[in-house]
Formats: sequence, structure tokens, C-alpha cells
Amino acid sequence: MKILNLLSKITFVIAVLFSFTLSLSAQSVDEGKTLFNANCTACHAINDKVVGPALKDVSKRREEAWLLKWIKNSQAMVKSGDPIAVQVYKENNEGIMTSFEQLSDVQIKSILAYVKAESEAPAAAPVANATADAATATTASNDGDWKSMINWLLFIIVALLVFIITQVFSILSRIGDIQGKPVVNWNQLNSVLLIVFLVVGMGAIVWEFSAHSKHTIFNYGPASAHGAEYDDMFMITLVLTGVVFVITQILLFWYGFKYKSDGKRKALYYPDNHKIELLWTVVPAIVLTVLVIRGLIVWNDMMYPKEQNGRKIEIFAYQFGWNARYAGVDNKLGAHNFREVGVINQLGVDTNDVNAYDDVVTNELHLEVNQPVDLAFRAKDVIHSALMPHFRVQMNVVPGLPTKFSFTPTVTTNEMRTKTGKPTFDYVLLCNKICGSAHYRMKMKVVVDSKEDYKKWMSSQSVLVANKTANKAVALN
Ligand code: HEC
Ligand SMILES: [Cu+2]
Repeated sequence: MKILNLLSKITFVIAVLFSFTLSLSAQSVDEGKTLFNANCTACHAINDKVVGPALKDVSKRREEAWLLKWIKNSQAMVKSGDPIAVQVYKENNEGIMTSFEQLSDVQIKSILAYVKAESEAPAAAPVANATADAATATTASNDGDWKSMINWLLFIIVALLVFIITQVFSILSRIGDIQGKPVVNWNQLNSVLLIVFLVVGMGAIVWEFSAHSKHTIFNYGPASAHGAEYDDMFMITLVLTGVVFVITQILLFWYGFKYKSDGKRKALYYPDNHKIELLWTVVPAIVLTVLVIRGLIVWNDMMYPKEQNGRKIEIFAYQFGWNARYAGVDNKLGAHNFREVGVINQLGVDTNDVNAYDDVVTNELHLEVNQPVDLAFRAKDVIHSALMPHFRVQMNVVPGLPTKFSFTPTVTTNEMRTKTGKPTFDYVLLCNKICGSAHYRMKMKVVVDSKEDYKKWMSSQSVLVANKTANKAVALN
């Protein structure tokens, strides 16, 4: 009896301990996720190499003490000659990881707990699927190998051909020298090559348009109120310059062919003609003025909207990612203060500003359909550029220089999925300035919601300065 009693007590204690550790780790995984997203995703992913290596199973290959030291200051470890640190540093082309001295041991442990949880997560995926994926992955990479081999072969063949042709011509010209009479009529040859170039080049343009224009985003129309106007201007400019391009190129190459030197004809001296000069100055000037004025009207609509009721959102750019900050119910963005930049408050939102209390920071941009938005842009480090191609908008994001524009999204993500026939379609906000090594992956998902969905999503987000939000009501009254 005694033993049974003891056993049950032990089980109870173990159960309590177990549930305690469970809830502890669950909590820290959540915190770890927040910290990881705020500090590490610029350079790391769990399963992929980004700037730094994939962090999957990092706790298995390194000691915890080593990881704590590394994350706080990896360069110090490399400099002190720690063999593993030096190896990791070398293996990653001596990329420099930011120091995180401001992270506490507990915070780093939470991050590692999150990384561990994520490392184990995909194992739950159906095995059959995984093997099938693996199989397609290997065939795909085999295909890739073949393609790159064929490309190299083509390259070598072309290089050899160029070499042989130049050799043949140099021999021919030597023979000409010896005979005292050129074997090749260079003028004749070059003038024919001009026409060949013209025909091949124009053919390539036609092919390019017919083969690839079906892949451009112009095929399913703009997703913003001003988008149709923008597309109109784009098409008019493209057609006008296209016509001029075709005419001038044909004239250029045809004249080169027709008036090749035959040794007999003398060039006509034709200094100027006022009528022609006037024509080709005034006509383009008028055309350009019309185009620019029309563009200015659209530009002014976006920079200085007539109605000031747009929803205020701040777009924050850093190497290498984006955040969106929503102004909350008061539709006023709180101020920011660089002194408050921290591991959680990456944007340095001024937590003492009443207007900041209800601000919400996310790394996904949600917009409500048919609701005007005023976007304000801020950069942390270098110049970025926010491009949202489906909405036909783009704006530079410059440190210390606020920029902005307003627009109205008109097509929800779901509608666009039907329109494009792609069930996984998502709008994006991309960086359009080469801003550093991971520039290519600096993008943020953009979701256009219906009114209801937007409300639902917004209410699921937590405000930045949670403990002060209650005071806000008082402050506002
Ligand atoms: C600016 C880019 C950058 C940021 C931000 C960054 N890292 Fe790194 N990290 C690297 C690079 C690059 C390496 C490879 C080692 C080197 O070159 O120094 C690395 C290596 C590591 C390693 C060692 C991996 C291994 O295989 O041993 C760990 C662990 C790690 N980082 C964790 C983190 C965590 C956690 C954060 C967020 C708190 C973070 N890193 C943020 C760039 C970064
Ligand atoms: Cu960028």
C-alpha cells in the first residue's frame, strides 16, 4: 500500500512538473516567435539559407552555451579564435551577423525554443507527400543540371564559331594583301549585315511580345482606383515611342545599307533645314507636354487627395524586410523616437505619445477594399523603394525623409484569385532598390480584404502599447 501511495505521489509531482515545463515552453515559443520575426528573419529562415545559414536543428549541432555567446556577439567569438565560430564564419563567406547584446539569456532561449519547435514542425507532414516532393525535387534538379550543361555546350560552340570566323577573315584579308586586291568587299558585307541585324532584331521584338506578354501583370487589370488611368498612360506612351522607334530604326539601317560607300559617290553637304528642325522639335515637345500634364494630374491626386479621410498606415522599411503600422481607431499615427528602438519595438514608436497607444504593427499589409489609404513611408537604414505593381504604385523610402502617397484598392485578394485563376495568388509589396545582399527577398504580403474580413483581421491583432491603451480613453476625453 505504501509503495502504491508513494508511486501515486511521484506521478502527481511529475505530472505537475511536466505540465509546468510544458506551459513554460509554450509561452517562450510564442515570445521566441515574436523575437525571431523582429530580429532574425532579415537574415535567417528555418529551412532555407538566406544571408545566414538555415537554422533548422541548430540546437542539435551546437551547445546551448555556445549559441548564447554566439548570438550576443558572434564577431567577438570569431576574433577570439573559437574553432566552431571561425568555421561557421568561413562557411558563410565571412558574412557578418549583427550582435544582439541587448537580448537576455531568457529571450535567446525563447528564440531557440521557437527554432526548435519549427524544426520539428514539418515532420508532421504526410510521409507519402514528402517522398513524392523529394522525387520531383530530384528530377527538377536533374533537369537543371542538364539545362546548365546544354547551356555551357552552346556557349562553347558559339565561342568556337566566333573564333573560326575571325580566323577565316584574317586569312582572307592576308591573301588580299598578297594579291594586292581585297578578296572580301567589306562595305558590301557590312551593309548586308546591317539589314540582317534590323530584320533579326525586329523579329526578336515581335517574338518577345507575343511569347511573354501573356505573363505580365497587365493581363488581369489594375487593382486600384487610379490604375486604369495609369495603364492608359503607359499604353499611349508605349505605342507612341514604339512607332517612333520602329520608323527611326528602319531608316537608320536602311540608309546605312543604301548609301554604303562604293568609292564613286561623294557625300552631299547638307548643313541644316529650319523647317525640319522646327518640326522635330515642336511635335515631340507638344506630345511630351500632353503626356506629362496627364501624368501630373494623376500624381497630384495621389500626393494631395481631395478627401482627407484615408486610413493612415505607415510602411517601415529595413534591411531586409517591411513592417506596416496602423493608426488604430483614432486614425493618428503616434510619433517615433529612435531612443525607443528595441528588440520588440523595432520601429521605435514613441510609447509616451497618446496617439501611439492604439497603433498596431504587423509584417503583413492588410487593406480594406474601396477604402482610401494614406501610406507614409519611413526607412531605418538605407534607401529602399516600395513597389506594389498590382496597384500601379511605387515610392522611394528614404532614411530621414518622409514620403507618402494615397490610393484606393478596388479588387480584393479573393476576387483577384478568381480573376487570375491562381488560387494561391497574393498581392506583394517589393523593394525596388538594390539595398544589400538580401534585397531580392525583401517583400511583404499584401492582402485586400472585404470590409468584414478587414474588421475581423484587425480585431485579432494586438496593439503595440497594450498596457496604456486603457488609459487612452481617459487621455482622449
Ligand atoms: C545581418 C544578418 C543577420 C542577422 C540579423 C542575424 N544573423 Fe545569425 N547569422 C548571420 C550570418 C551571416 C551567419 C553565418 C556566420 C557568419 O558569417 O558570421 C549567422 C549564423 C548564425 C548562427 C550559427 C548557425 C550555425 O550553423 O552554427 C546562429 C545560431 C544564428 N546566426 C542565429 C541568429 C539569431 C537567433 C538571430 C536573431 C536574434 C540572428 N542570427 C540574426 C547573419 C545574421
Ligand atoms: Cu530594400
